[in-house]
Amino acid sequence: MLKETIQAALNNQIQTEAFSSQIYLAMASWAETEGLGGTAQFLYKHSDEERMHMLKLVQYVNERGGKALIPQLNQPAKEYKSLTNLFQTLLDHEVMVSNEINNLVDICLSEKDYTTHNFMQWYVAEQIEEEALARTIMDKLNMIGEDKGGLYLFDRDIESISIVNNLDSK
Ligand code: OFO
Repeated sequence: MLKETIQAALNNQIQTEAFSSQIYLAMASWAETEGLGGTAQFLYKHSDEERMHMLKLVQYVNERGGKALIPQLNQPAKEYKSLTNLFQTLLDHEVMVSNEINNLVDICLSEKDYTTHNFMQWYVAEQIEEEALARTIMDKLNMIGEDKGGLYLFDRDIESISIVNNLDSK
C-alpha cells in the first residue's frame, strides 16, 4: 500500500507528465502550421512519449493500491517566436521535470519506500537522455542561427531523431 505522501507526489508527477504531453502537442501543432513538418513529427512523437510516462505512473499508483488522479490541464502556449525559442522552452521544461523527479526520489528515500524509489529510476535515466537531446538540438540551432538553408536541413533531419531511450519503455 502506498503512503499518502508518496501517492500525492506520484499524482503530482502524473500531472507534470500529462502537461508535458500537452505542451509538446501544442508545439507540434504550431510547427506544423509554420511549415516545419519534420519538427512537427518529432514533437508529436515526443508528446506521445510523455503520455506514456504519465500512463506508466497511473498504472503504478493503481497497482500499488493507491488511486491515480487524472488531472485537468492548463492551456499551453500557442505561439513561439522561432524554433530556437521553442526548443529553449522545451529544454527549460525538461530541466524543471528533472528537478521534480529528483525531488520525488528524495521523498521516496525519506519515506523509506524503496519499491517506488526503484520504479523512479527509469525516470531518472530517461531525464538524462531527454535533457542531453534537447541540449544537442539547441547547440545545432545556435550554430545555424538565421540561416534559412540550415533551418531547412534541421527540419528535414530532426524527423528521424527518436526520443525513446534504450530502456524498456512499456
Ligand atoms: Fe520529458 O519527461 Fe517525462 O519524464
